Amino acid sequence: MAKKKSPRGKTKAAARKAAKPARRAATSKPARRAATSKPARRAATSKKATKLKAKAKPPAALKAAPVKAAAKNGGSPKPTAKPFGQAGKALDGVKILDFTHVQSGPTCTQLLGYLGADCIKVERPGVGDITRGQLRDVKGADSLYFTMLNGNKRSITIDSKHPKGKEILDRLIKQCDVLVENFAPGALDRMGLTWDYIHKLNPRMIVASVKGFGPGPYEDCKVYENVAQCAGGAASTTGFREGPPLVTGAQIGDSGTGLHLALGIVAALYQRNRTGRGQRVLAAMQDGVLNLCRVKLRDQQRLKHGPLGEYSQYGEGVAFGQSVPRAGNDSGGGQPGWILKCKGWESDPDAYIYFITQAPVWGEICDLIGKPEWKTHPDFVTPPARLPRLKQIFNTIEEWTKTKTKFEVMEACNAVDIPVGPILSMKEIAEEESLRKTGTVVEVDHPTRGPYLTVGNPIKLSDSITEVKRSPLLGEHTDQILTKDLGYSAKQLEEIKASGAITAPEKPKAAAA
Ligand code: CAO
Repeated sequence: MAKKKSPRGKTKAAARKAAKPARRAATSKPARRAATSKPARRAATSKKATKLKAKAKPPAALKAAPVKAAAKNGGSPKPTAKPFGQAGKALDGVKILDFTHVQSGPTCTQLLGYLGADCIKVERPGVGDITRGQLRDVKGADSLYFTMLNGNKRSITIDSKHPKGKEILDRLIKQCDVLVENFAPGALDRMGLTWDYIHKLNPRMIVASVKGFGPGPYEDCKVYENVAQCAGGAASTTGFREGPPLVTGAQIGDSGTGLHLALGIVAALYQRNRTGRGQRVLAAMQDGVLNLCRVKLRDQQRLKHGPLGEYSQYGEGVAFGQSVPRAGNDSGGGQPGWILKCKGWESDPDAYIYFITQAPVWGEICDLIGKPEWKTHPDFVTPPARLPRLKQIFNTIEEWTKTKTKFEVMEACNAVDIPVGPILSMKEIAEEESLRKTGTVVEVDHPTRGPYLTVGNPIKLSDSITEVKRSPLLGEHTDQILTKDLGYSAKQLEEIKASGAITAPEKPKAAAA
């Protein structure tokens, strides 16, 4: 049988042979040049590298999904013939050295894991990520705090300050594509893992960090979620005017910054395809929160030009101060909205709906709430005319919503295209079938705690289907990573174990009676 020819005339086998591993990852000419540069060639041909290769699996970075190098399409491979969803994962072949803990960093690496990256979570022997034991609901089992932020990862315990531990980390650094960390400022350097050190060891390594603040007066501060919410402008603009600043339940400081970092990492991986080198990625929590509060900085500047008409305090005749005020449940956008009571509100704390008086459907709103005269009345007919009367308008709409459940309001409004949102409790969300069907809420099994719910990948890719896997037990993959990934022999593994680099220090035994 005749061998199948590739589009460039070569046989498939010949094309495969020609495609050098480093070139596979590259997508453009300069990237190919960088990947086959002197240092890259030296690394690939050195005796040490050959020895390591013989013992261990090839570095994941070099294992990227096969790319049939093609000059056409700007160096992109020929579109695969595989059905969508069966051509691997978006980040297949990307190996992450995951030094994260608590929430912000783990959010980032879990997401990268959902997208197909191989995340190796490094934890302190005997202790692990502090969240394993925080907010524990099942005695002796990893907490939901930990399990819901560390799916799709492998766990290795390493004392990063132990000489042997450092040697293991060096090997990991040489093999991984990205190091992600969210230690307190300076902690990584104190481990000896400075940018210069890492970059010298592996010039392709991307070093990604979450810190509380960027460079400046607060750069050395430790930061938790609510500190970031306050410093990033969220708290001063959340809550009711007459009350104190308020933090929100959405973890915009931690999880929000983790998402920002993940985007930075993916962009750095993309740039590395061209440049062949890694870079540092920093996502400061204050910056991340401010980015999400961008509309409030917008309003701060608008204040110079007069009162903010869509804030209900305008209609109430309350003067504006120097800064953007807390706006309660005002929509914050160009379409006024408010939270309104629904049937059952007296006993159900979540019997409410968010109602938006979108201008294009004003007529439909008037008909629905039994105020058809407002469609033509000069006080209500235009959006600017309505602004000073928002309170009266929402009180009137509420008289109608109070006669219906939040789901009945939603049904009636959706039928005529009025945007509304039921206030869903966490119980309702956990039980919502459509979220289960889309994989946004997933149940996974766990060997010590049993099944638990987690949030799957909120970002859906049609050709990279997320498979949510349970979080690892502490050190579950230590032996596997040391032998299979790093190529240590069984004898060396025993030596490492005896050295104390991967095991918890022995507790002093009670004196014999
Ligand atoms: N082996 C040996 N030592 C280890 C280790 C390992 N595998 N893993 C961590 N450590 C050590 C660190 O080296 C550090 O030691 P030194 O300070 O003595 O050098 C120590 O553990 C503690 O690290 P830390 O200071 O990061 O942890 P913390 O609990 O004191 O602070 C936090 C936690 C979150 C406030 C801090 O890490 C921080 O500000 N991070 C940046 C911002 C951030 O991500 N905040 C979000 C938190 S999520 O809600």
